[in-house]
Formats: sequence, structure tokens, C-alpha cells
Amino acid sequence: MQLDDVIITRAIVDSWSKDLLDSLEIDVAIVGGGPAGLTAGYYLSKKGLKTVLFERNLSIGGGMWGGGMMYNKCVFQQESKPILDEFGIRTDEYQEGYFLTNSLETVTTLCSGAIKAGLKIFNLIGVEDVMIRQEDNAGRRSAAGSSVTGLVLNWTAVTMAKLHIDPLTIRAKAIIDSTGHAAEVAGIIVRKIGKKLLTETGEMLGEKPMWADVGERTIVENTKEIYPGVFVAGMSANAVFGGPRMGPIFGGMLLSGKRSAEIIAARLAK
Ligand code: 48F
Repeated sequence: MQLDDVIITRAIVDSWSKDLLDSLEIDVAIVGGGPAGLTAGYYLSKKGLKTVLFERNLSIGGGMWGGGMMYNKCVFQQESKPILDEFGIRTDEYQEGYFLTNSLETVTTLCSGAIKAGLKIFNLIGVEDVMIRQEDNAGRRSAAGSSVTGLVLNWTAVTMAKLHIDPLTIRAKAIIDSTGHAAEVAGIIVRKIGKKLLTETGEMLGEKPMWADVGERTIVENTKEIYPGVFVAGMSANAVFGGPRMGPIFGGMLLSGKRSAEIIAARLAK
């Protein structure tokens, strides 16, 4: 068979454009494709919710590839082992309760599992702003008076090149900020409309110094709504609610991602 270069191009442009058109009005939009965002995307997609993840980098996986200080191993605790098993990520018990994985296998298997469960992922696209409206996408007026109803997107290449090009928008019933330490969506909300987060002060409380034991516990407790329509998962949860960082132990990221999916699924079922 003779290959036609233009058909190759048409296949890519046609298919990708359909994917984007199909993602303009969705159930859940996830910002950031680290371990927390990928796990959330997997469980939400498995529940049948139309879920799309936007990742600004070329590669998915966030801070997992490099394990701890470029040693490409990740540590997981007992509580997160069932999630690793569900994805089929192999573990090696180093000492009772400490499970090691190969970070490359972990990232690629999480990503593959999430996509096969139905998650759509757009890489190379960053979230630079949010849409806030008086009513949520179900037409409900929230107690706080307004909700985040969508995301404002732009190409990473545009942002990096500092080109003056306007973004595009998508609408979602719920949004997950799984942008890691930076908690970027939370930051945008505070920057744009002031101290309105559902924290003690309305601001981001900021992550505390390294403490794996406490950080891994609080990250699940801190996985919750931070503003009507917006939920945090992964390191963002501790950054917003003032929990400690935890370094190269990643079980809390998976548990937090799963927890965010459960909370959002219950909310959208109402
Ligand atoms: O940082 P990241 O891996 O977040 P996580 O899932 O996991 C945290 C751990 O990797 C590690 C840790 C464990 O102790 O603390 O840091 O909470 O992944 C966050 C992803 O979000 C992307 C970013 O490129 C990364 O891949 N991201 C950040 N801001 C944006 C974004 C944005 N505005 N738009 C799109 N993607």
C-alpha cells in the first residue's frame, strides 16, 4: 500500500479535533496529570463520568518519574497497596508496610490504566484561568453565591513563548486541582476574587515542612471542596489546607485521587 502523507495529517487533525469538541462540556475536568490526577481520572471514568485531564507538560506523571532525588523508585504504604494491585503495578515489600515500585512502571501503568478506563488526556495544554458564575452547571445557586463552572486553557507553547494569544474555555460540573505543590487553580481563585477558599482564612494555608507520616494522613483528610465546584487532590490538598509535604512516598497521592473521585461522584449523583 502506498502511504499518503496528507491522509496521515488528516487522521491526526480530524481525530484530535473531535476529541476536543467532545470535551467542551463534561462532568469532571482534572488539572494536572501527576499520580493524584491520574488516579482520580481512573476512578471517575470507571464510574461512567465524562472526565478529561489537562496537563501542561509533554509527559504525564508529574513528580513521579524521578522517584526520590532521581533514584527512580517510589515508596508506598500498606493502605495504598490495593490501588497498586488494581492497576497491576508490581510491588516489592522492602520492610513490613513499605512497598517499593519502579517509578517508570508506576507512571506508565497509571496512565495506561486511566486512559483504558475512559479518561481523556490532553497534554501540552495548561489551565491559566477559571470561569466563575452565579449558578453552577446544574443551574443551582450555591451558598457561597458563585461556583467555578469551567476552565480557561492555552497551549503550553504559547505561554512559554509569551505570545499574546487568547485562550479557549471548557465547561465542567466539577473541577479537580491536582497541580501538586503549586495548587494552581486555588491560587488563581485567590488571585482573581480574593480570600474565598473554604479554608480557615480563605487563603491558601501553604504546605508545611516534610513529615511523611502526618502528610500522608492529612492529604486524604484535606481532599475536599475548596470553592464551590472545585476540589483538591494530591499535594494540592496539603498546600491549600496547610499539611506537611512528604517526599517520595506516593500512597497518599493515589488515596487522595481515589477519595476525590468518590466525593465528586457522590456530589454529581445528587
Ligand atoms: O506534582 P504532581 O506529581 O502532583 P501530585 O499528583 O503528586 C505529588 C508528587 O508527585 C510529589 C509529592 C509526593 O511527596 O509531593 O510532588 O499531587 O503533578 C502535578 C501535575 O500538574 C501539572 C504539572 O505539570 C504536573 O504534571 N500542572 C501544574 N499546573 C498546571 C498543570 C496547570 N496550570 N495546567 C495544567 N497542568
